Amino acid sequence: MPERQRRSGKKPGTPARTGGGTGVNSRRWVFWALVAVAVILVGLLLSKPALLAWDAPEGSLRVRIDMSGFQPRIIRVRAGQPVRITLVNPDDRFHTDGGGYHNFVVEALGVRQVVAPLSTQTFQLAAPAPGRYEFYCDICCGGKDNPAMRGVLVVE
Ligand SMILES: [Cu+2]
Repeated sequence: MPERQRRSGKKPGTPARTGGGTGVNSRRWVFWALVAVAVILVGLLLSKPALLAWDAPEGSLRVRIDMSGFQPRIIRVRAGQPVRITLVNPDDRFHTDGGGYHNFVVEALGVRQVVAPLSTQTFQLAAPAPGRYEFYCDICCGGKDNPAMRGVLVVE
């Protein structure tokens, strides 16, 4: 009997199982990986209940701001009417650039609203005069010099 077969205790001619004797270990590993994934998913669901309520309140414009920029980038409103805007920030605090915070700055209107990670921020603008007002975020990603982190409020 060849040395190798004697050590493994298998009879000569017994086909080797795929996975070579690690079947139980790998099944255990898969089990614990699935448990870990389940724990993470439950944790995410419990830690982000706000995700379900991230629509803007009635009469408020929803503006999403995340690491890829503003959505929409062009906000059109009517002149002579107050404007309510809800900033929605889906980024979490683990972003290394800005800690997940964003802001909405309109220098021409004296507006500087900060929205914390995983939250929303609703604010009101007094009726702006007709015009084009640039806005930007200067907390993350190169700030206002980043073309993605800016937009225009068009009042007409
Ligand atoms: Cu930002």
